[in-house]
Amino acid sequence: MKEGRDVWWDDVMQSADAHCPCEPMDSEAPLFILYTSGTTGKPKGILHTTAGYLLYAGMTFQFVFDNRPNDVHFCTADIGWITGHSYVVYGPLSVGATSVMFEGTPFYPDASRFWQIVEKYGVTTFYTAPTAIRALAKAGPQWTQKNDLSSLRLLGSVGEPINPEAWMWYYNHVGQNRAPVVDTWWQTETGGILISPLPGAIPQKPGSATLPFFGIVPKVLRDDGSEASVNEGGYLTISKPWPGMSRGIWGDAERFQKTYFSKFPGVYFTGDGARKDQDGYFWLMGRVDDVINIAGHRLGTAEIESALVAHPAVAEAAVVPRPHDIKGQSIYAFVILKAGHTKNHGLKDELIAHVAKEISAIAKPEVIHFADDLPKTRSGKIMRRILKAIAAGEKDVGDVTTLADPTIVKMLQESRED
Ligand code: 7RM
Repeated sequence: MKEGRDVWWDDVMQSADAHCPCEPMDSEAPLFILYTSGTTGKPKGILHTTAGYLLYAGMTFQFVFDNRPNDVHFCTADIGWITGHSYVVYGPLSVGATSVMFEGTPFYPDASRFWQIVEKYGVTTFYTAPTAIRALAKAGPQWTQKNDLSSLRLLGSVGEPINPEAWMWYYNHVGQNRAPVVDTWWQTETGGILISPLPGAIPQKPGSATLPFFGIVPKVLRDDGSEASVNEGGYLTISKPWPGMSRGIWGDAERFQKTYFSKFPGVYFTGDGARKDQDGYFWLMGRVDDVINIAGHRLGTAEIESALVAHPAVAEAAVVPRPHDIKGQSIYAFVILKAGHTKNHGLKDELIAHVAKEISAIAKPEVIHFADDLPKTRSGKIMRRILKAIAAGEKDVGDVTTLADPTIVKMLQESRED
């Protein structure tokens, strides 16, 4: 308690007015700074401003979740993640919607926790991450059958590519084949959703975030800045500004310019790889820094992981490159099995053959490491930088402070395969 700086709550409340008027702000006044999870390098303080961010969060919420007067929206994100900022707090509240806030894990007291909340509050629109969907799928569909989920009319996914298996599980068991799934692609830097279906209006394709939101102009570019052709993977960029875009990296204007606006001058570079199909639908392929290069063939982590998870024994997978004398890089795959499957050599061979069949022989993992868990941030993102260090046999895997559970690292180092 420091005189002049600190005051007692009870004292100030004595004289406080019951009415608190809104403070008018300049439209470009800073609203908040959110540090990105720092999966690579030093964290960046992403700055958002008052009017543009608020407008964009509110508007995308309204249209992507098709918000109606009696809706009850439940976004399971931690509010410390941009998803919680935009779709638990600012978006829903700015349009007067009802928003359920939850702090805890989907597995306590048991794996029906989300569905208990859905039943209790009559949740109509539900928004979560593929990592949670896969973990819930691993626990089994019986956990979705204990509660009344008939209020649900729309499901959303965010945070990473949702593989078609997880998409179907979500659609069948949570949405009961009735609720559309909106796979929403966006970033801390974008403030709100940029690529997503509009429910009921855009035909769905499991695994694709589909089409851009109003006013958003995404393009898939080649290294030389030319536009990639149909189904050719490239760099995802946005070529026109939008209201919710970040106004800078706090205290480092130069880094902002360098990170997002220098690879392709004049356009925003997302750092993600993507391809656009014959219908103009976008398929996200993971971060471009994570692309694996095998004898000159560039493979996205998302496609290999999706192929592994398509195998009936696999609950979750993460692939990273490992230095290889001849090919430059080879694939090291961390695989979590579903309950009832045993870790053995036969299954390893089967998984390797499965990837070869689904993608090509080039994409075959050299190593399959059966793991019990993966290093993830609190928002559920796999920290491939750490997995890469583990795969390479490094003792020091770097900064682990943003991990939800740092003990996983040692466990994986001890069970490493050579
Ligand atoms: C909202 C959020 C951003 C990164 C982004 C992508 C990945 C997010 C999707 C996705 C494929 C999606 N903000 N990402 N959503 N990839 N499909 N629907 O996650 O700043 O924390 O992360 O997340 O790589 O660049 S974030």
